[in-house]
Amino acid sequence: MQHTLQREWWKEGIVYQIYPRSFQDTTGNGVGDLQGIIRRLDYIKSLGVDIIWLNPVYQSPNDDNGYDISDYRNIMSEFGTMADFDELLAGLKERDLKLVMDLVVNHSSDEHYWFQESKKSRNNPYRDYYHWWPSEKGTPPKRWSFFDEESNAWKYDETTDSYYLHCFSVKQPDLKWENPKVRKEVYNLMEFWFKKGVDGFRMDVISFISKDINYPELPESYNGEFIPFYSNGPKLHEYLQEMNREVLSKYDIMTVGEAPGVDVNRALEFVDEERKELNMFFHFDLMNLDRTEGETFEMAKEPWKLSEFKKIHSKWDEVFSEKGWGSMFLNNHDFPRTVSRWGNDSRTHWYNSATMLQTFLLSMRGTPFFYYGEEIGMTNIKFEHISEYKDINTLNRYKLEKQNGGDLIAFLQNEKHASRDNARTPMQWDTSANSGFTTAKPWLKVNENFKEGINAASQEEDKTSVLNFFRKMVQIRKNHKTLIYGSYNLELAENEQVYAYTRTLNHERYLVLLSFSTKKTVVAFEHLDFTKVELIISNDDIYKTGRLKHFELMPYQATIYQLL
Ligand code: TEU
Repeated sequence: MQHTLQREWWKEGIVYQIYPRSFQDTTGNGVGDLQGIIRRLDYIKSLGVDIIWLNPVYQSPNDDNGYDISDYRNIMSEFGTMADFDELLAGLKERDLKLVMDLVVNHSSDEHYWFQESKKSRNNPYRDYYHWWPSEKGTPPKRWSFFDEESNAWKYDETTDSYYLHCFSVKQPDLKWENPKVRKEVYNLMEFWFKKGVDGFRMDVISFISKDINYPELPESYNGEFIPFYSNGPKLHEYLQEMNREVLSKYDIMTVGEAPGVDVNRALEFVDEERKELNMFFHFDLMNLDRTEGETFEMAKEPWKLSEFKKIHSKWDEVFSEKGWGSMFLNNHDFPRTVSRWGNDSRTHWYNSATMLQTFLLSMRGTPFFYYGEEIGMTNIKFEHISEYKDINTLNRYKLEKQNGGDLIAFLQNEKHASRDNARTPMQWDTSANSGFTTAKPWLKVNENFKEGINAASQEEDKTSVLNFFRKMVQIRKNHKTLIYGSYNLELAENEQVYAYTRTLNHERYLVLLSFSTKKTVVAFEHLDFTKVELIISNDDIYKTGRLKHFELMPYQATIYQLL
């Protein structure tokens, strides 16, 4: 297929996500801060990435680490001041790096002025900024909440004898987008940040903003598939188009929505250029591959299958082959570490699998999103005790399990692979105390494996490190536009050891081979037409099979060949 897609900076850029709380502490309080990011700007630039996405840095009581915002126009005290933010933005611009902020407007903090007013009386001017259910109507229809100790999204509030809706914690009341004043407030705060010069937004649970405000009773057959009752409400696209018209269209920025519950069939409704909504969104198909869907995050008993992994990526690539654009990610602040989940973090296979997964993200169509530490192959921490966890999701589910007399050992076993804290341990910088993250007690434990080579400083010196492989592969993507825009074609769909695909643009064609196996394997491509191959990159030695179209791969080996 010929190149039909429009070139854009946010399609060619590589994103690096920073969880500020865990990146670099400079004040000695055990919590990362904006000055810490400033200190590490040259390192970030050296990776070759182009766009930085910061998890929320706004004023927040931190019930959910910044996803509960009490002031959208100020910086969280623990992270610094607006002056620090301005300095950070200037430092990024100087280095030609773009900045994407987190936009969390499905809900605010209960400590936000709007909510403080809203709860005062039923006729307060801010009353209709949130979803209230007066108690004379009876108990509101069941809605499930992510972080509620009782799994109940309605919280009774005595002052006005009413319930308010909170899809996340009790301290994260849902904003009522049906109220035009709320929408105007949101557009204004977006303008505030765009005028400062930020380059876009990652939009938290954007598919939840429109709700059926009749709150219908859940059907009797309901068994935890809560997403349809929260996401894709009737006015979602009306609001996104309005937001685009009122704000987004005025700036050269990028948008990526977080969209739980959105499947391939609805994908283009968000990103078809003609609809003027968003540039990209994150789907959850991959994140749901190895866990039970629905109300809890339980890892599946059966191991996931590579053929399913391929199917997910192939169908999503196809959706955006002519319109819209995809996003690619293997982990973030809500999901366990890439190498532990999709690769193999044992000593033997850690290096190859970490670099193989980097090769994957950087050779697929769709903008790649890397999460801090992924460039050095950081792994899950797998805490033993509940006292080590800080995440509200793990803590509240533990309480619930305890109340219900559940199996707490099994619960903790699951969290070793599932908890969000696996992805939130501090960045591993060097071999000094706390891996150079802080001089104090870190807010969350540092993974001890910083002493075994998983730290940036040691890898900096080693030419063959995961870090230096990452840098090399980043440059390969940049220098081969075919890897960005070329069409994708899956090979050997049923093979459970190797993920193989070609990327083609005009007359240029590449073959990507990724082993997901702990054993040596051989794959053959007799049906492909080529007379010569040229090696572009490999994370391991190449073994010649003696036959042009047969390739032998070492465990977790990744290679890219140009086909000639
Ligand atoms: O996450 C939304 C969210 O809950 C999903 O990632 C969820 O894990 C998935 O849909 C389950 O299927 C966002 C933020 O990324 C997260 O950190 C916040 O806690 C949450 O919103 C609330 O703001």
